[in-house]
Amino acid sequence: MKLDNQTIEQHNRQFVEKHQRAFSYTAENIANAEEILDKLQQFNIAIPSWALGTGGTRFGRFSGKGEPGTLEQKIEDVGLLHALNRSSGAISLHIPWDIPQDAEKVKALASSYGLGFDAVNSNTFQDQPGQEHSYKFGSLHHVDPNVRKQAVDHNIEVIKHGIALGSKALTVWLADGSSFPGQLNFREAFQNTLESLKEIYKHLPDDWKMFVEYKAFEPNFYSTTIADWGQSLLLASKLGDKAYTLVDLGHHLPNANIEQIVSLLLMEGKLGGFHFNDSKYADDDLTAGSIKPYQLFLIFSELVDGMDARGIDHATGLGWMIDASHNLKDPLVDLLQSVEAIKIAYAQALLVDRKALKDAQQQNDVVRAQEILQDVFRTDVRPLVAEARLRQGGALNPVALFNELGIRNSLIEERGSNTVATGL
Ligand code: PSV
Ligand code: MN
Ligand code: MN
Repeated sequence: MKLDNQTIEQHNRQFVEKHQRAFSYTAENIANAEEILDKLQQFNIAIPSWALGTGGTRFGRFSGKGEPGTLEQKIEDVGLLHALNRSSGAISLHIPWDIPQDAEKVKALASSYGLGFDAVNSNTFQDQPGQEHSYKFGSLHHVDPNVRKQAVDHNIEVIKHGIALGSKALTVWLADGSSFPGQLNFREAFQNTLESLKEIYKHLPDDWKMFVEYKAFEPNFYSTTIADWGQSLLLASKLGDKAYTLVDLGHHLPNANIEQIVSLLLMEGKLGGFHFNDSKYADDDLTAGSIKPYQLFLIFSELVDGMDARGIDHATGLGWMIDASHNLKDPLVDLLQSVEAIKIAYAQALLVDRKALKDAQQQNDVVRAQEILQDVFRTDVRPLVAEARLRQGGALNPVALFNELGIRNSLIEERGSNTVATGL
């Protein structure tokens, strides 16, 4: 299923008058509205292939209908999202769930939807059929060199798939850790991980990045071998210039000050990318901005400040990706909501008067500093985000159009109701 421009234009006609009133009102009070619109139009957030189907919990999985069963169908789904919001122009693949049989064909299909390939992800947290060694006790950190080698080889294979598709980054997330005190020698586990990553790093093309993702706990519950940003940064620093830390918003201990982490990683030139989601308790993988929108804004505020300080291009300098799971909502609708929330936070961050904030900080004017940020956070920037989308040919109200067109029903008709997408 492919959306054409006419369908989108027709939908926009219903909303355009109301939108224009809201947009003029908002833009009137913003001196650099055009500049912000420009940045919003350039900003894209990649969609993970594993988020296109219904996720599960360890208690059950209630499969959705019309889920994409093949890589081609996953690309089709992201193509639909991108047509609706013009901000989901890339897909992130997970190997071996998404092995492309014919890379050239897959590339051509993606580009027919205007999509590129974001970071490729390796999977050494599950055993695959026919695999020689088990990852039950870890992969890159394993006590057995044969297991480590198998996991390293898999990552090299993933890089090769990524090269064929035009990806420019490898994301390594490890489930490696321990669930009981004494189970692991921390230093040896870390050293093994470093040595394994060094082997993988040797196979990274020059224009590639390696993203080292951290996670505080789960599936292991006593220690995780790459547990926090310090451990990830240590590895990335030892590996070299092409290695970076990847921040997944759900991977911190409760109440961690993620905006501060982001700020310092950027300062060190070691922030590689993001996995957006939201959470109340742990790695809940909920819709971005659904629980802590102020935190999302504060993170973006640090990102914009830090990227500008280092002259990093907002759209291309870091890897932007969603990493969410959808148990209750239609995955495609949920992803549209996440992208919207991310763009709202980004737009608000672009509105912060950096000079005024700096002055307030220099004068220890706590109230003023707080007011500057809160004032922006309480500004309704949705008309700005919608205007950016409209100018790019996207839908003024992507979720409404998704429902209006009965997209899910068409996908069910096309793919059937008994579908289970590969993924987490
Ligand atoms: C598991 O926590 C996880 O959600 C990580 O965030 C990875 O990025 C993702 O799975 C895909 O491997
Ligand atoms: Mn993640
Ligand atoms: Mn996660």
